[in-house]
Amino acid sequence: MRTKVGIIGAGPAGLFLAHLLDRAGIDNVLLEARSRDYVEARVRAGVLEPGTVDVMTQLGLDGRMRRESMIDRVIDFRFEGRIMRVPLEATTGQHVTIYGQQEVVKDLIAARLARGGEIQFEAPVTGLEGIDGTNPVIRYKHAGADHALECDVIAGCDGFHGVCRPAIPQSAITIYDHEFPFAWFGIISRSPPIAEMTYANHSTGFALCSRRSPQVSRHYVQVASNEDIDKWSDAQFWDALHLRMGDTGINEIIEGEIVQRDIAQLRAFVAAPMRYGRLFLAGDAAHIVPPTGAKGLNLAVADVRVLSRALEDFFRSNSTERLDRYSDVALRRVWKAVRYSTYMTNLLHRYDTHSAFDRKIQVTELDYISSSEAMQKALAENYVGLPFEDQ
Ligand code: RFL
Ligand code: PHB
Repeated sequence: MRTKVGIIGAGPAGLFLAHLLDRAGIDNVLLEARSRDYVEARVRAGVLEPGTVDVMTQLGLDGRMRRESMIDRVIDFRFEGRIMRVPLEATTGQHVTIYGQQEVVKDLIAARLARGGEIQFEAPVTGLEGIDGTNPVIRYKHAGADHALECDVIAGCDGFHGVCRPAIPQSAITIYDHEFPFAWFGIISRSPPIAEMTYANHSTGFALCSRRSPQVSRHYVQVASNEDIDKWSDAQFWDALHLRMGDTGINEIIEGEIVQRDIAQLRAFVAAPMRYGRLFLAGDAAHIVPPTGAKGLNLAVADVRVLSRALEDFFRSNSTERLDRYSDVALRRVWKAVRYSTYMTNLLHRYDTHSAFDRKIQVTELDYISSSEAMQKALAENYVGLPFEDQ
């Protein structure tokens, strides 16, 4: 089998890239290790930047999102018994959209199939060959047989644990890795959420109240990296959330049936450059940000936006100029998101190693933000997403 662009991974990066290439008339094949059901059920992000919504709109994929999503024009921070409201729209003219990543994924899969495209599910890629030449080959398994896909270019959109990044010789890539000493225990509950997206800094740890719909809440509490969340009863989760949110009367956050529990280690990771020969990495395959800035999915979309334009030039006029710039352009945005997500993480989490001095500096930063329009604007412009760089 042969195609122009072999895309590995049907997460947001791979699916958006497939749609962008389809729109430009560039032949591509999308290979996904897991089943359609598995990919569609994977609960993750929820915050879409306006730039991500724009890409969905340009691709004609925004129908259900417009009907079912919610808009956040402000975000709240709670600390030391106070509530600080940071306006997004009043400071930046923009807002964020709350719509689950798995809903985005469902919409993109359905549209690809409805438009006559294909996605090979349950087709794990086992190896890449000839990525430093002009005709790389993807080896994968499907329905019990071994297959080979010849391409002009490979897009490695296979997430943090995929096979593409490890296929690059170690000497050709620099890894920047920072593991935070904590994780998020996340739940989905059938209960109406509180009014605003709320991040809490509490002396016992971070907490976040988000939502998926008027009837469904998405909440997180900071736990130790090696926490066994199966040992937490539902009641323990709710107690921690009420405490950290300052809901002392236990009447503000409404408890409901918990239908999903997950744990995510917080880390920042960047692999540079995001390219080796004819292999281009995009999304979590190249970088991870701690979720505190709500940037991971949005970065994946920003990467493939740059990559698809570069591929259009390449296949239209054989120009490699944009492809050669891809990694530099993408990494400038990535590093700003890493910086911001790390800043937000440090601002809001409990560190066991913090001295009384460190803790004072942390809450003073929050107090300063509450009194400074300039600080609020800087926080907000990053939260809604920095402008796309014109290439
Ligand atoms: P994905 O989504 O991991 O998709 C990669 C796909 O590749 C497949 N794959 C393979 N396929 C074929 N052969 C192989 N050998 C393969 N190996 C892997 C996988 O099965 C999978 O389908 O990566 P992608 O597309 O780069 O997308 C990245 C996002 O998923 C991620 O950055 C976000 O979920 C991060 N994130 C958030 N991002 C936001 O923008 N806003 C948020 O509010 C937000 N909240 C979050 C988050 C991530 C979280 N967790 C669980 C890590 C909240 C949490 C708790
Ligand atoms: C979510 O709704 O899942 C969510 C919201 C904000 C974050 C991370 C995750 O920073």
